[in-house]
Order: sequence, then C-alpha cells, then structure tokens
Amino acid sequence: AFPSAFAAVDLGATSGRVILGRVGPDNLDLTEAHRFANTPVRLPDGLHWNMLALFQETLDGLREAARTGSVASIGVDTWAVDYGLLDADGVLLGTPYHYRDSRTDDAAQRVWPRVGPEELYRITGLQHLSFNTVFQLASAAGSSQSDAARTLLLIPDLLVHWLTGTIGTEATNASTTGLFDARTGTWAGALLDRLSIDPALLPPLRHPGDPAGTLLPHVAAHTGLDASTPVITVASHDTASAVAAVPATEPHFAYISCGTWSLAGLELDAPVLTEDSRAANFTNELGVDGTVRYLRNIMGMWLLEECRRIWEARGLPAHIPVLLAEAARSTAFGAVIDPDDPVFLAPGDMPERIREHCRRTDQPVPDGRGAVVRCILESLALAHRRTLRQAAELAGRDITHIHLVGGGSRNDLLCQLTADATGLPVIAGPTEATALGNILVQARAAGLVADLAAMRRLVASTQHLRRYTPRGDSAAWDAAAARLTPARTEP
Ligand code: LFR
Repeated sequence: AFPSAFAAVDLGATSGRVILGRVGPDNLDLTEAHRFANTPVRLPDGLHWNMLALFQETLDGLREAARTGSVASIGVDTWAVDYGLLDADGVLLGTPYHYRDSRTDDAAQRVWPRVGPEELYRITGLQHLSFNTVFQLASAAGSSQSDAARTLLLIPDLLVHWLTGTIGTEATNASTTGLFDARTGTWAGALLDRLSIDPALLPPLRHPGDPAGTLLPHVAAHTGLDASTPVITVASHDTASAVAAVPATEPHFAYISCGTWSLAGLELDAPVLTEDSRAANFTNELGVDGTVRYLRNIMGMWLLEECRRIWEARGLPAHIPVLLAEAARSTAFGAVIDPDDPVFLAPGDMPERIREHCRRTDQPVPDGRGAVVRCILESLALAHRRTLRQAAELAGRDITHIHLVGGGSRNDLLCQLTADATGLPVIAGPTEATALGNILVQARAAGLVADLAAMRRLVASTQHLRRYTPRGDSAAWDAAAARLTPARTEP
C-alpha cells in the first residue's frame, strides 16, 4: 500500500541511525535500516567527531535503505552547534571538534568584552552554553585554520553537502549558533560585524521542507539509490525534529526530549527575551514553522551513559535493565545533585564526580552502582521539575501534562520519577521522536501530511505511548528540591 519510504539520517551524540518511514493517512511505520556507534576521537589538539566514519556509516545506511525498496527522499538531522570549515576550494579543513572539547571553557571571555551577555541574549535569545558556535569560533580566532576558512557548515549541512554538493544552513540549527537573530529569524549581521566574523562564512538559510539537492553521482553509485533522489531540508537540529514529533493533541503541554541531553520546555509563538529569562538561562531556539522552542538544556542521560562507560571499562557489566532494577530497589532521596554543574560536562570518571559532588554538598555519598543510578535519576527528575516550573512562570503559561520523548522515554523509572517530582502526568514516547520528526517533515514536503498539528496527530494515533500518573509524594520531592542550590550557569 505504501509505494515508497522516507529515509531519516539521524545522528545522536552516542549513536547514529538510518531509519525508513512509510507514511499513509492513518499509518506511520518505521524500520531501522542501520544503526551504528558514534565514538569521538581524542587527537593531540582535542576531542573530535569521527566525521568520515559518520559519513561512511550514513552511506552504508542509505545502501541498506535502498535494498528494502524505493526511497522517496532523504533528510539529515544531528546534534547542534558543531561545524566543519571549508577552504576556498570547498575542502574540509581539519576534523570538526566535539562540543565537549575543553578548548571553549573560557572562550566567552573573548566575546563578552565586545558584546556583553545581556546584549547577546537580547539579540540571539540563546541560552549560555560554553560551547555555543559563537564561542567555538572565538576560541579558534587567529588560527591558520580560521584564516583559511571560507564556509562554515553545521554538521547536518556538512553531511548534506557531501551527499549533494550543495551549500546551505538549515534555520532551526542556525538558531543554536549564537550568530542568529531570534527576533528576525536571520543571521545577526550587526553582531557578526562586531565580533569580526565574516558574514560570507555563513551560507544562506534553508527552512524545513525546502529541497536541498539530489545525490552526487558517486553517492548514488555507492548506495544504489537513483541519482535523482531528493535530499529534503528537515528540522536538522535533532531537538527541533523531536519537538515536531511530540504527540501533543491538546494545548498546555510541556515536552522533555530526553536522550544524551534532557531538553525541557515549551513551544511558544514568540521568543521571551527578558532579563529574567536570560538569568534563568532559557533558550529561544527555532522550531518548525517559526515556532519557538523555549527550553533549557539539562545534562540528561549523559550522566548515566558516562557512568556505564566507566564501569564497563573497569570490567563491570553495566546493562541498563540491571542497573535500573538496582536503582529501583535503592533508598529514595539518598543524595541529589545538580546535573547542570559544569563539572559533569566533559567525558571522565562520572561516578567519582558524582560522589565528590555529594561530599562537597554534605550529603551521604552513594554507595554502590544502584545508589549512583538512583541519585542520577532523582536528580534529573528534580531538574525536569525545576525547569518546567520556571518555563511556565517565565512564559506565563500553564502546563497540564508532559510529553517525554526520545531514548529516555524507555526508562520506566525516570518517567515515573518525573511524574512524581512535577506532580503532572507524563506521556512517554515515542522513543524515535527525532527520526519521526525528520520523516514527517519530508512527508509534508511530499504533500502527504497537512501541517504540524496533523503530524502530531499522526504520531499520537500510530505510536506506542505510555502514561505515568504522579504517585502523590509531593512533600518528599519538595524537601529534596530544597536541598539543592542549582549552579548558576549563566554569566
Ligand atoms: C541534543 C542537542 C541539544 C544541543 C546539544 C549540543 O542532541 O542537539 O539540543 O544543545 O545536543 O549540540
């Protein structure tokens, strides 16, 4: 019944996948063509993405997709802020850096003397994260690589360039750079000028749904796809794709896109650029159709992923179901941490950093892996609560329920704890929200879905969702929340 499928290339910070979606009036079926690990590489100059391996895996995934039948179009989404630089001949300069590389730790100090944090926020509406593109560029200013750079391509745009040969910047992802004007939805020309960034470095904007080109002959040859296969611009910032696929059918919803990061917030019609919003470090990133993703980054499942990596490196098997069962049996509210403390940003010995954080804050030190995982999940639930309450207050909106999407929605305990901590029902799923958002924007471009509301209705009626009701222990959560003084991450 479904002649062809849309291929989503969806790269996350720890794994990537190529997923096929078949879309009908009442159907939305996903098949995974290819899944692969995304393993960053440390070189003498810092932490990098293995960009060539990621492109190769993308091609292999598309070849798998081609084997299963005809592919109507392709869309690419990845994490935000990072980029590759091309020289005057269009050749990639070096290897893109990973946003967790420490070279940007103090880079804001190079930007603020020229444009202070308050003014930056009034223009860009962007939360302060040490690794925003604007700070990455500042940390590299004057290097031979920056001098040779003629074009900056964000990671999904770089992959699209390698697939099609075309050049452009997708707008939802452009909104995470710190070089984009949240009020006008265009590159922030005057800001670039004051930061001595050549505007020619930044390619023209493309919007979700725009055609991005067709396949280069060698890409068609390798994948077995027809060279005329279109690549469609999707919401190339993975979080924007995930929010587009939130299965909301009623107003007053909040969302948490929970993967390596927890992105918790609201969908608004217009940015909130107030000083209070800046002080609370909320971001106004662009969503599909000009919507505003008013949210905050919370450190997310990264804490657990990094603990598991460390445990496994020490020969301790760290299967998630086993760890979660141990966490469920552990004492509640042993210790809680502020997941957004910058000490948790870089890769490293996360279990020890968590114990150290507990010592520093005069709390019992979690003893054993179950207790560490319990501490992480309760702390994330508290961060979800704090963030959504603040978002509602700053935006002047009510929240009646929470949609928790992404890989974290598989984590039963986290979903229940989030419902308990917030006192709001949590609707969990879909897990592959990012790929779904990618596929649905392609389906809309093909005329199969009418608009954003119809995309969400289709997700709600076809995907498996679970509902968690708060268990009513709100006094215990209030007490736990009172134990934390969150780190001020804003300047
Ligand atoms: C999530 C995400 C966040 C962004 C972070 C770094 O995958 O895209 O939205 O802040 O990664 O790029």
